[in-house]
Amino acid sequence: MNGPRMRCGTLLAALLVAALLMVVPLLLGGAHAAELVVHVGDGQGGPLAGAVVALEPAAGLQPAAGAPRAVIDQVDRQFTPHVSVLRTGTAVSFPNHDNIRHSVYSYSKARSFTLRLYAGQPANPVVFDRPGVVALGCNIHDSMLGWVLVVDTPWTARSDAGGVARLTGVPAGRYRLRGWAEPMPALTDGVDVELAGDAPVRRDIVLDPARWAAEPASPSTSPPPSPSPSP
Ligand SMILES: [Cu+2]
Repeated sequence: MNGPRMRCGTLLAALLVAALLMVVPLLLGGAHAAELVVHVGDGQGGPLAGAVVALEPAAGLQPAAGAPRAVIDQVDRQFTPHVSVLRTGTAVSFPNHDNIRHSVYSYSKARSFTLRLYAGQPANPVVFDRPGVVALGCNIHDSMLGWVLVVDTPWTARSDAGGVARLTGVPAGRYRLRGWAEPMPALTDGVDVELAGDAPVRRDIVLDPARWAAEPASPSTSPPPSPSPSP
């Protein structure tokens, strides 16, 4: 009695397995991970180390899942890390591990805030809810300077001593490649990049941060002097 039904079930299972065997490679192929190798130049013909490159999907991205959190420490009167690259919406706590008090602030457009003079852990984290470049300072110690890059992508990298930044495991697709180096007040507008998988794609960009040295985004920058009254 059960014979034909079992054979039928076995046949169905075999067909299912065969279908899966055909479909799975297609799925994997569609999600092929690509590699982008970015060579960052300094505008003087040399490589630029410590630059940040960010690869934003052309179609945009959903906000990061969950509530991303990060820590920017203060140790030996320095922000640690000196440069943080975070997803939009990240809540950052600013613990102070020095035995002196700090007052962390920013006047940057993407996020302006002040944490009044404190020791230890401030009560609330600061949420960076808009993409952009945020320069951090301390009201007490002028030499303290830190940077927060708020970006709409998980694909970011820093350039090494040779100016090379590698972005690996990126799904094939169209992207905008943007760059930043201290003390630029914003990321570059960027260039279009198409990744199809297989061989790594190389792109060269030039950042020339020296151009920005004259007008730093430092929060300690005083407003320009008001024009002198006409005689
Ligand atoms: Cu301080």
